[in-house]
Amino acid sequence: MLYLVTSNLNKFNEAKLILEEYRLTLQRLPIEKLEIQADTIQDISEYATKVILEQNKKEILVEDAGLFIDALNGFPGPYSSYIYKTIRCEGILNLLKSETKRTASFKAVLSYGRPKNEVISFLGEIKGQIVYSVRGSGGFGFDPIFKPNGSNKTFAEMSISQKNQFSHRMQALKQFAEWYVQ
Ligand code: ITT
Repeated sequence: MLYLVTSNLNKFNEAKLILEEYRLTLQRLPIEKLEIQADTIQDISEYATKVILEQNKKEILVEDAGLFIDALNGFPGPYSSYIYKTIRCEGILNLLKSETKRTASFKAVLSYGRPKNEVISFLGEIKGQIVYSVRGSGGFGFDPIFKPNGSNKTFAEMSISQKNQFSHRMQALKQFAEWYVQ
């Protein structure tokens, strides 16, 4: 059985749907991952995976994601969780108030581990734009302000399956699934 360790039910629901396409059944381990402060989301994800594996003798997936805004030199990036909790989408829009360069990307590092084995990670990335005001009520986190390239809708204006056609999460999970089922 494969477990995604996440406190975020939306993240789990997206991932479950994606892995079903590969006939993989995902369960959720609803524990808070230990999120260290590090410069890369890969370090955060892999460290959390190792810590969880010490206490849970299971096959696990951990994902750390972040929003990287070009005009802010990649901020909030690895600090996305803290920034979302403190200034939300509105705070990001404020930081970009007089900025015309709106390009950004969402990245996700998905780490897979099982007891006594090396942790292996997969990176997913989607490029897009930060819109000028919050749009939509679906999704979670920064979804209302991020519009992927190739769409007129923000992630929050999409259904889960529409978001799953573009997302950083889908790209990381797709790579994992193709590696895992081979
Ligand atoms: P877990 O760490 O428990 O899995 P989390 O919600 O804290 O859940 P992350 O640390 O991976 O997830 O995410 C960092 C921040 O980025 C967090 O505030 C999320 O809301 C946001 N985020 C991650 N993926 C996102 C997505 O697909 N759409 C919008 N925001 C996202």
